[in-house]
Amino acid sequence: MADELVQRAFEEGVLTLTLNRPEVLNALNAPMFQELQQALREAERDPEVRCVVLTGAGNAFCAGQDLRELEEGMDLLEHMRRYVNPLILHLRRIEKPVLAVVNGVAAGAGMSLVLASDLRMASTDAQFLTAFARVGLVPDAGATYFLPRLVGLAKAVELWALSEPLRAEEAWRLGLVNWVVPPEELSDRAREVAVRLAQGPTRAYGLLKRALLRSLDADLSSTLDYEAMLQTVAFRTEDHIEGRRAFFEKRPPRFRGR
Ligand code: T3D
Repeated sequence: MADELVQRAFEEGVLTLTLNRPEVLNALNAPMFQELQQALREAERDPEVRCVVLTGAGNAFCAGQDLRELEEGMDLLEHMRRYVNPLILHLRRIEKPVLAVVNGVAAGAGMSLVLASDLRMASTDAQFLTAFARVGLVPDAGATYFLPRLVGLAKAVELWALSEPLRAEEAWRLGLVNWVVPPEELSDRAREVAVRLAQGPTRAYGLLKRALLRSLDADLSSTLDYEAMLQTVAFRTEDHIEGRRAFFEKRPPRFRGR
């Protein structure tokens, strides 16, 4: 277990995936990308998994692409198409909530993983660093899609061009993270939110992810059509029936993810 590049732990409907190369601040190499993808594939298929938490071992979340792995002359396009891009799509498309728990620095593609998650909780110790410009690269792994949508274009350009570290409190002020908590409270607070998500109407959450992803690129009229189509799916779920029944019985709903 200690040797795995991505550690897995499952409890109360929550699958926690921990990036595990603390000696290099959990920098991402090809096998790690593969393990993450595999873990998400399995999580997608497993009805017991109703929330995914992504975090880092040790003091860092993730320092981005392992710079030792990049060699002159390598087929970078193939690397991106095979390892990086499918992972980001997977994080967005998995029909279960993904909570990034940012326990330390998140740099480059590590920050992109945070951006691609659905919700973000950071420790007051955490820092965000776009890093790309520092090594003469452009933002990737979905960063140009997510960051301007979260913080606005002007701030995104500043964060990329100057690549100054962004502290957690400032990231919260900008709307980049949902919660900032002291480091000693991070795991408890993250578990609290993750378990609450895992007890939610999983099917409806999945449909919500679909709707949001599409709405970012669509006009109002097609968004209305798509929402209506998804609502007819949600309407037929057991969780919706339970939610309606619980409302009239004046009790909290017991969602089962079906
Ligand atoms: O394929 C693609 O996707 C191509 C595109 C890539 C997208 C990217 O992600 S580009 C950006 C890549 N990431 C970076 O440029 C960040 C590099 N790291 C840093 O700038 C610093 O490490 C941090 C600011 C994140 C943290 O600084 P600090 O002082 O806390 O730690 P450190 O001493 O720099 O790092 C500790 C160790 O981790 C160190 O190893 P050593 O000297 O003890 O043997 C360092 O080399 C290693 N490390 C940190 N980041 C990476 C790394 N090793 C490989 N790749 C890294 N990204």
